Amino acid sequence: ELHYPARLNAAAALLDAQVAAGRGGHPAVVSDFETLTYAELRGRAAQIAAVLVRDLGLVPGNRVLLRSANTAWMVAAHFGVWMAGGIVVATMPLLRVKELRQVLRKARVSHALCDARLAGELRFAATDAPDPLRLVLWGDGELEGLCARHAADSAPCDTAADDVCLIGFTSGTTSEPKGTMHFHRDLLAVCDTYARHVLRPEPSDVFVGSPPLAFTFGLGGSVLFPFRVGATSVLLERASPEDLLRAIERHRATVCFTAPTAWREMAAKAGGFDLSSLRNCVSAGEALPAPVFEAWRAATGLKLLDGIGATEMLHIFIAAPEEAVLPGSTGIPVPGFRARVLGPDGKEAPRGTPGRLAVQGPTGCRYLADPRQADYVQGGWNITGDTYVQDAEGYFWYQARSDDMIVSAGYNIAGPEVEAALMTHPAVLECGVVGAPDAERGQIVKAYVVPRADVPPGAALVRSLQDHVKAAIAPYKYPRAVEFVEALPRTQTGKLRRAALREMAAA
Ligand code: 3SK
Repeated sequence: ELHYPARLNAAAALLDAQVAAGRGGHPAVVSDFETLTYAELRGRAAQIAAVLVRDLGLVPGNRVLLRSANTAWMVAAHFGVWMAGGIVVATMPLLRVKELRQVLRKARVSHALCDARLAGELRFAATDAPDPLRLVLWGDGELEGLCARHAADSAPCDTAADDVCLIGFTSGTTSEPKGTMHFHRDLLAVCDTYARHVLRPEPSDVFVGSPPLAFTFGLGGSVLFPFRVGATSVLLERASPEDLLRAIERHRATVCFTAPTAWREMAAKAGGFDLSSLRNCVSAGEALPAPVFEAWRAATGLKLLDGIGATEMLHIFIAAPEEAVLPGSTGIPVPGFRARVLGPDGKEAPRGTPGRLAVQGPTGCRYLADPRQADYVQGGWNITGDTYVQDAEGYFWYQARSDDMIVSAGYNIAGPEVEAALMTHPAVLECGVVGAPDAERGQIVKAYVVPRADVPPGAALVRSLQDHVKAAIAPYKYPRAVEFVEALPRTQTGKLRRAALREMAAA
């Protein structure tokens, strides 16, 4: 059980606590352009809060859109909003006018702080927003000038532990993005569950990762987890797999978090870098294929720590600490969370049978004005939309997104399992597997494959891929249809868009 005081401000709990503990001079954020100590970051956040409240008329509960790559100003802006009692609505730099417009409308945003390099589309999106937008830019001197007029030592707003402080938007691949609301106490809860029990960070740790802060995977790894213990966060504006490897070597990073696709590329290039500082390698955002786990272990001797999280739950709720990792399994419920697999009748399914994952814990789904709340939260359980098997020892094994289960001639087939089998074929660079409508079998397994550049796609390769899958897993799961493509559709956070593949397969 986690207990937090009824009056709680996340900015105070994460920044003031470190300054009070004597770590004011310890680096909080390091980027290519600047390093800020905890005291400096706290000072900048206090000035941003003063600009919001005194110059821009923000009152507690107002929503503030933030738009930037992962920079020191972006981190300070989050804390400035929380110190002012506002609600952060973070957006990814890749969002365009259409998506920004949806966010402005849905979240009824009244204020925005934005990197000047990314202001154009936000200004355009704001022209027909329902509420007037008070927009201030940094990077061109505007916010910097306003901050300079304010003291750097004001106190954070006296918020309640369960005041909303963050609206995180889901990436919305086919439907309208959903806003998920999180409280001040939720920001601490993910630190005191997943980070404390799985990563076990210390002040000497150095975190680095690729996800944008607007994806809560990135907010946890680059801000909440390091700051809860007074560690250092390395911020990368561009975070290709090679940028990550370079940053680990240069900053002696100890914790790195990114998605499986990046780990796969990093494994191939790891030989050229000194990665001896690394101790925790977090893989999440998508299921971790076993070959990627093995490739990273072969390249570095380190285990990847798989985990499943959700924007709705704020962060990861099933994972395993290094010593308990079972390759291929996502892990066990993070202490503080409970998880079970539900059968078609809504009751707990027998161990070893696939069913819908249900989870409960200190965080949970609260959609902003969205009828889909009733689908996600049922009987006090969060139904994440993933199909899992729980084994006799209590470990959870990912099968597929519930929508991605393929039913072919009465067989249940998990697309990701077929993908994992295809990935072990030497000609496959990337692949995605979905169900294609079929008059005889209902659905057939269809694979979209990006072949390696030096392998000619054609009938011989199709046969070789099919035989390979038949030898690796139960033969009825082999892809009866294979199509070669140049690239796979992915979301802005790098997840495979199986819904787009399903549409292609149905066309
Ligand atoms: O698995 C995810 O997609 C996720 C979402 C939010 C936070 C963390 C993670 C890993």
